[in-house]
This record gives sequence, C-alpha cells and structure tokens, in this order.
Amino acid sequence: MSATLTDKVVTIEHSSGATAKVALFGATVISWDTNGTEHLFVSKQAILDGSKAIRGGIPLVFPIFGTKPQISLPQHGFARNSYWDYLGILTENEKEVSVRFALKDNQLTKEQRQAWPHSFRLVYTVTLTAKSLKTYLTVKNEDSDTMEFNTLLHTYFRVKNIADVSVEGLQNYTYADKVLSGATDVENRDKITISSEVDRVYQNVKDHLELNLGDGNKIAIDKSGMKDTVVWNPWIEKAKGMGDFGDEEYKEMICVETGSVAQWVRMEAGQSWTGGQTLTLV
Ligand code: TA6
Repeated sequence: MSATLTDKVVTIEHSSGATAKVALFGATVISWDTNGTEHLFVSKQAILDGSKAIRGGIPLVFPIFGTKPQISLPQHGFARNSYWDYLGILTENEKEVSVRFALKDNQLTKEQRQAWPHSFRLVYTVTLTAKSLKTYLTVKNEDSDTMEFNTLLHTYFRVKNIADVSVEGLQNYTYADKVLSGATDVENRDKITISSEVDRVYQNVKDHLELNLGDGNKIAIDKSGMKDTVVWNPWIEKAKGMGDFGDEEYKEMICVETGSVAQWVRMEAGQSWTGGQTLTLV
C-alpha cells in the first residue's frame, strides 16, 4: 500500500490492487480503479493543465453551487479551480489508505477573496479500501462571523451504456428540475433511468442510494452530512455545447452528486463542519 505524488497527482494503492488518483488541482479524484475496472468518468477532452475545472472524476464544489447573483465567483465556486496542498498519508494499514489535502483562504486570488471574504480552511480526506472510495470534506470557519456555503461532490460515474443504468432510492423525494427552469416535482419512480437531458436537485434525501450500472454491478452511494443529491446527464445537445466533453460521451457517464446545495450550510465563527460520501462496489 502506498500514496505517491508525481506531476501534481497523488496515486493511492491498496494491497488488494485497488487504486485511486487525486489531482492537486481542485483535489479532484480523477480515477478509482478496482481489478482493472475504472469507475469514474473523465472526458477524453478534459483539460488537465489547471486552466479549467477537470471535466470528470469528482470535482469538489465549494463555496457555491451553480452561480449566485451576489457572489462573483465562477460556477460551482473556486475549490475545483484551485491548487490544493498535499498533506500526506493519514492512515495506511491492511484495511485502508487515506490521504489529505488542504485549501486555505490565503491561497485564493485577490478576486476570489473579494468575492468571498471569509477566513476558512478546508481539509479533504480521500480513503481507499479494497471495495470502496471515501471522500470527506471538513470546513473550518476561521472567521469571527458566521459563514454560509454550498458544497457538493460532483461525481462522474463511468458506465458502459447509459441506456442500461438506473439510480435507485429517490422515489417520493421532491426535486427541482433545472431542465424545467427549477420547477419542483416529486419523484414517482423507484428506478430512475436516463433517456434525455436530466438535471435535478433531489432535496433532503436519505443517506443510502444505489447506482445500478446495468452490467450486473452496483455502486452504493452512502452520504453523511450532505442533504441533497443531484442527478445529471447532459444528453445530446448539452454534450455538443461543452468543449471539454465529447459529443457522444453522454452515453458513458452519469453524475450522481451528493451535496448540500438546496440551502446554505450555515456555520458560526470557529465552527467545523464535515460532509462526504462513501462509494462501495456491491
Ligand atoms: O451538477 C449539475 C450541474 O449543475 C449542471 O447544471 C451542469 O451545469 C453541470 O453541473 C456541469 O457544470 P460545469 O460548470 O462543470 O460545466
């Protein structure tokens, strides 16, 4: 087992043969592989030079989801567009290997600080076991004032064929449908399938969901500290509109994203908050 930093990417290896890779840029998990099967989708056209958020893997959304009129930050905030510090190995034993990354307010640009003038420290822990990948974020409000933020793990799962895939566990939850300008509705399906553009924020969702990959395999998605779940597939037209995404790549990915985005997470001065997810092959 080990974790090594090469060319701004940390490679984590577990004794089972499972591996994961985390780019320092955005602390973006860009690979999770077990027995030669890659579970995360990264576009073949992803830009990996630090000039743009990585199109794929697990981009970390913070401090805003989408854009906010009063906060002049790019969509989904600055965390996925910043170089994080590598803090090294936290645990390394037969069961798991975990590594940590940090981002502090003084690492932001002047413009970012002006847009979001809070003193904070983020610590992101990535843990690999034989069958699971855990990604947890701790936010520390180092300010003397309260702080509000959104956060989300924008997870791109790799699938063989989107037509065979379903998301299970969201029945009866209210969602905001961004394809319909945010109109809300209640999900009536126990298995959500994708056959057109989907961009939905399911609110106050239970902590256990399952992604059925359609090939006999499932991934359990267990969140903690996160209230909501976003389901997104750009489908044909939106896929064509993204320069860092292949026109046909919508067929081989689905985003199921755990986060707290429907409402602000509010923190008092000096308070810490932790949220994240565990992805497990089942
Ligand atoms: O999480 C879904 C979403 O908010 C979609 O609305 C779409 O914009 C997607 O994120 C990708 O956003 P990005 O800024 O990475 O192109």
